[in-house]
Amino acid sequence: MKDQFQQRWEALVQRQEALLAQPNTPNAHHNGIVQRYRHPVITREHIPLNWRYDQDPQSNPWCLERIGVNTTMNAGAIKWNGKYLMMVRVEGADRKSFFAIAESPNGIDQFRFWPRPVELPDTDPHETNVYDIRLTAHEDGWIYGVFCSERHHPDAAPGDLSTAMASAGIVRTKDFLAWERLPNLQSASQQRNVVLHPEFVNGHYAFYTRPQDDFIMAGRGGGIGWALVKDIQHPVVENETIINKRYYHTIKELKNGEGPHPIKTEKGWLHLAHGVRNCAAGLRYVLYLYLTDLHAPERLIAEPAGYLMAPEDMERTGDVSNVLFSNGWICDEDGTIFIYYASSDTRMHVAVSSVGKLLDYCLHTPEDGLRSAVSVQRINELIDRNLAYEGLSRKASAAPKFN
Ligand code: M1P
Repeated sequence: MKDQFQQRWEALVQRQEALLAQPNTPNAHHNGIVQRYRHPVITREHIPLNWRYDQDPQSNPWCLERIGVNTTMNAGAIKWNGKYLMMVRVEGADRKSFFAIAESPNGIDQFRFWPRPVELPDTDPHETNVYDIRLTAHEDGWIYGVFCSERHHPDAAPGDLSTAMASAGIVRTKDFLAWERLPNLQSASQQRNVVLHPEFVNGHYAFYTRPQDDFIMAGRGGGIGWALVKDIQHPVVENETIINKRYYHTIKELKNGEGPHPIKTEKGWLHLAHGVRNCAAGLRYVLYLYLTDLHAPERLIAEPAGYLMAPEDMERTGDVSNVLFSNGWICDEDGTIFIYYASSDTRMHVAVSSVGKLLDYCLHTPEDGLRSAVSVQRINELIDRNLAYEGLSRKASAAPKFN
């Protein structure tokens, strides 16, 4: 007869293997723009058992979990050697986040973690927490990871153990195994959601930034910023301009932030970002798109009103409810786009679209008129066009046909 440890261990392994092998299927209903998939692609149940359990029945006779994982979320993403990689933010039961790479052969299911979590060079004893990495294969030949590096605020009053400070940490690699740590991006304000543009701009490295008054509030930081940096080994933000602003009574009224680095298309750079507003239930995070000029990535050329994706169904609840957040997407050679997004700071999902569809959405969805009256006007314009089209097509079908 099997002992207690053996029975429990076998059940755990069986359950996890069933989860990892579970095929993902597209949801039946969608709006034509993005196709969500039924199952989350990464959850804490995907974390390898040998990261959590002591497998020795002598030291762990009851087969208890030793190191708990709270959530798996906000993953950077990249296609690497033909595989779809997510560099996942894993948050332990101890509230510390770290990165771990999961790989899939097709981008929609069968994600499995590499054998060990990522060990970033540990260069600063004050750095307490790291999260939300954005991956950029830069034209200089390196793959960069830009992430939030968080610490207890050095000026926090005695006894204040909550005030934190965020800055942008930078690492680079060529193989996702050996990582070189560069100095943090120097900036006058705190920074989160900093992203490296994949190409040089006027011979400089270009960063999307998110200046913020303090750890939580963007405040006077008016939106998503843009800064050119001469030397990536000594990265300093000297001039920062706001390229995607926040507006009153919009989905990004309170704050916004660049998602992954933008995708280059023939019509411009396609950007995915998150917008935040406040409501009685707390902060609500949604995803939106905007398009910038191909030759001047800092110049906005189109931005559809409202959100592309907002929390739905099971996505609405979790560790921090009512949140969709994305810092990873992959564009395949055929134009298919895999959007990896986290729901409620808890789990990762995939939604699939294409360059063609997202450009069409960006270029043909009315921009935000910022007032109810304009929203009604936009709907009436669409109805008028549709009625005219129906009339025309009725006439066309009523016309006598020859031959
Ligand atoms: O909890 C929602 C998100 O809150 C922060 O987002 P922002 O940088 O826009 O304030 C981040 O902590 C992010 O990780 C988190 O998902």
